[in-house]
Amino acid sequence: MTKSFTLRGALLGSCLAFAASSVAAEELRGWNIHVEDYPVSIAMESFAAEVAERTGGEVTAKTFHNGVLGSQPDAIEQLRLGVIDFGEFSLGPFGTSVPEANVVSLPFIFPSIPAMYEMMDGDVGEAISEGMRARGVEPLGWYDAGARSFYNSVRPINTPADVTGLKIRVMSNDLFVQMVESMDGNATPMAFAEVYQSIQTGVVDGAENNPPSYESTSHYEVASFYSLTEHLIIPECLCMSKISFDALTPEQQVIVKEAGHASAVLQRELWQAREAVSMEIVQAGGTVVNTIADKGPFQEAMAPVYEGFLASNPDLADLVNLIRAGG
Ligand code: BDP
Repeated sequence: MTKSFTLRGALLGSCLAFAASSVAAEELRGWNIHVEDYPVSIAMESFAAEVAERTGGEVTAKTFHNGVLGSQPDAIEQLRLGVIDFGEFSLGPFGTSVPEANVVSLPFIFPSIPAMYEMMDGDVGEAISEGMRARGVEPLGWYDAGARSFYNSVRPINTPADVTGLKIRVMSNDLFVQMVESMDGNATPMAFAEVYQSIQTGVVDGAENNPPSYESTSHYEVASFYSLTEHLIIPECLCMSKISFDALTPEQQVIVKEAGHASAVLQRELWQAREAVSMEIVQAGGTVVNTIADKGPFQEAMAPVYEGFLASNPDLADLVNLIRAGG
């Protein structure tokens, strides 16, 4: 009696130990929209390698590239629910669920990319992180996504009036719809994966993105006017589901955070190099690039976007002002 009880206890104990170790050794699933040689993708692989090495294999992470785990808005919801454990997201689509994150989607809010880095690594980044945590997301590192510019198959854009009547694909967020409409263009929110075909078949005339995305998606093949409006500098986030993060031990959490930070340092370096390469590739492929002599009229055209945003988010005025004052 005593013996079988002990045996059962031992068996139960080893089952529990097995269950615990299999939970601890479970592989984290990561979402990524980009192709495998993209700076984001390389940095995510480096994050996974560092986490596996420093936890002695207790925490491993697998990144699913090319958006195979679904569109970005869906993936953000799945991240918040803990269905996806980590991922690399633009704060553009994040703004619809985290109001603080939406501030960086205001056109021309950051004066430059170095200023964006500095602010995201300081109080502005911390305010956005708090908003994300409150909605189930733990930021691990801020990645660079350069500046987004308009491209289309019809004409170069030099003034806001050149946008009039153009059908432009935007990321899923009302702010981007208002941005295009404030120049009398027609905005169409659409998944990233659908843009190439939509331009090719004339569903839209163009879109807007940074040079590496314009190049890696081959959008330049179907929209050969790339106009350097640089209207959006939207940082990106390597982040983890708070549910998955909270399931880690405190030591593992420290490792994950440090690895996230290190991957962001790497990504920012890779980004600079890729931007230059992408510009060469698209121009060799026939893209006509034009700079904008005066961005003032574009900035002025964005006044209604700011007014609408501040009217619906009065509590975010301080954060907007903090960024405009340089952080
Ligand atoms: C790229 C971002 C990616 C977005 C994409 C888009 O890195 O997260 O999904 O733009 O326009 O620059 O949808």
